[in-house]
Amino acid sequence: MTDTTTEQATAAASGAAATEQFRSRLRTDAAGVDTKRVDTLVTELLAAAHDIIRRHEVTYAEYDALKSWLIQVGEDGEWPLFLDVWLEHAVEEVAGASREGSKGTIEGPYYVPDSPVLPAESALPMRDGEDGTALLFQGRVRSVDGTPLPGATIEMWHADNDGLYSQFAPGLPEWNLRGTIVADDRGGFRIRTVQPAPYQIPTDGACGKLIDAAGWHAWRPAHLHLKVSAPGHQLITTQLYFEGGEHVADDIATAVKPELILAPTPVADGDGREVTYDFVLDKA
Ligand code: MBD
Ligand code: FE
Repeated sequence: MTDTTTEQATAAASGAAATEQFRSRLRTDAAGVDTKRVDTLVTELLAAAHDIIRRHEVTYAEYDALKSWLIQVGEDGEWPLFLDVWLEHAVEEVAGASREGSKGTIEGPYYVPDSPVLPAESALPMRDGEDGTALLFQGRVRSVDGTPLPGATIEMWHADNDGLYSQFAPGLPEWNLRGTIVADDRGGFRIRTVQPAPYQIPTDGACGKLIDAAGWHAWRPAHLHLKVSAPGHQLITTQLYFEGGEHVADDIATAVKPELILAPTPVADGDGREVTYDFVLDKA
């Protein structure tokens, strides 16, 4: 991470922002989850934990380490980060299993709804001289039957060249590298942005402590986040990665799929790189 003259990004600050963001847009009321499902799922989850404790003869020292770590996850506001890095991929796999169109993957903790609405050919909001290789991301949105989807929207958000997300790290303009692009009358879009850097999850909080204690690494490959939707079609939440990029093969969040890897090429008569990617949406 480069140095900055502004406030440092901290686990507790980004955790608090992610917790707040999540609370403001729960997909469901937890009280509405069926009693039988809660009974089954929690009973099986606990039974799996009991089994692990017995098989590995977990000690009181280890139990206390777990207990104090769980308390710290809450204090640091890192439940969204922990859950989205280590559990969400399995939930997404189940949710996306019967979809025919483009692959989805996890949303992660840093989505913010209602980003600035932009025409089909646009640059994402960014600072003057925003750091990083220019990237032209273009394509079409169509239905599984091949029909173009005019007026589809492509919400895009990603980290900057330092791996920081606006609204979760200090010192960035509010909507930096976030926008909602409205496709043209043929479902087309041409979005100018900069290529994001690999993302290191905060190392100074509870999740960082776990990664250290387990001898893991803390990295996600560079990625673009997207939510693509159109009337009468299912919204897809996805991410796109870059061929040959660091950690494409060992994403800590287990969210890379082969279909989601882009191979941008140098722009023929200009700066930066360009890539075409089409989105295919299932009918609602
Ligand atoms: C991210 O940027 C991200 O996409 C996920 C899934 C987890 C942590 C940070
Ligand atoms: Fe991300």
